[in-house]
Amino acid sequence: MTITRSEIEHYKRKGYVSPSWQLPVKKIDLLKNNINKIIKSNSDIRPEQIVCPHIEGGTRGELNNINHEYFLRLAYTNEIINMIKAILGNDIILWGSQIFSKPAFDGMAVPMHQDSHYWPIEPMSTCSVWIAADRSTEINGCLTVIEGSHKNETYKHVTNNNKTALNAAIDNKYIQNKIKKHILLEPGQLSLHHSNLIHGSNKNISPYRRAGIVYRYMSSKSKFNRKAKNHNQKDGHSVNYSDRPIWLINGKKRDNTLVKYFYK
Ligand SMILES: O=C(O)CCC(=O)C(=O)O
Repeated sequence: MTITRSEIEHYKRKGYVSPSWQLPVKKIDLLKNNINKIIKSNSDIRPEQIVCPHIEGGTRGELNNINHEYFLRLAYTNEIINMIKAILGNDIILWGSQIFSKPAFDGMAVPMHQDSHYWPIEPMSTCSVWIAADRSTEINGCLTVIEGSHKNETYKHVTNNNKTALNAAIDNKYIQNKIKKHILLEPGQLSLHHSNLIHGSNKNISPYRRAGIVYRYMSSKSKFNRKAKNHNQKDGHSVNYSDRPIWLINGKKRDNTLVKYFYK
């Protein structure tokens, strides 16, 4: 197993975990190179908002990502799938990904939010895996979480007028006086988080880039609701679930999940 019993316990209790397993060095270099390439060939898109690099063209043909196969294969890393199996069970779908790369001096914050606010999955049996390409620290805007907050419901989110990487933030009253825990990662390390965990990250005003990629997995027993309201973000970054390809990674699919593509 690539995730220990006590790491799984930590995830269940606190809503996130950073397992001791990490990507081998060669794969870290590959990840960095592929992130660098995709950022370079999509200079019109903010590097914190590169959505679905594992799909040819991204979500709506907006991405020039000739290396989408690389990003898809990375989602199939055996050790990562074993972790997801331990959290979600055997039946797993890959349904999303996003590169969050915060450039030095100019990296956007991600407001505190719960992923479940945005997502079309019913019931919300999901897990995100965030993989660090660069060192992720307090000064370059690492992921910050409110431990244990995944045990609560999905709270009201309010539209955010600031220049941030997401346009809705959790109403401040739910997070006032709560302690934020910083997830510090070295390149190749990863963290898993629950869709109800309250999390976000600060701006990067340091001289060090902070890049990572997150993969979104769900149980294939849940439904991917293609009729769910799509989000049209003010910054033009739109998300459309109606025709998004999703991949059955392991196990069986539920009849009505409309899994479009399989990949081996
Ligand atoms: O990379 C970040 O700073 C935020 C990531 C995030 O919100 C997520 O993976 O759900």
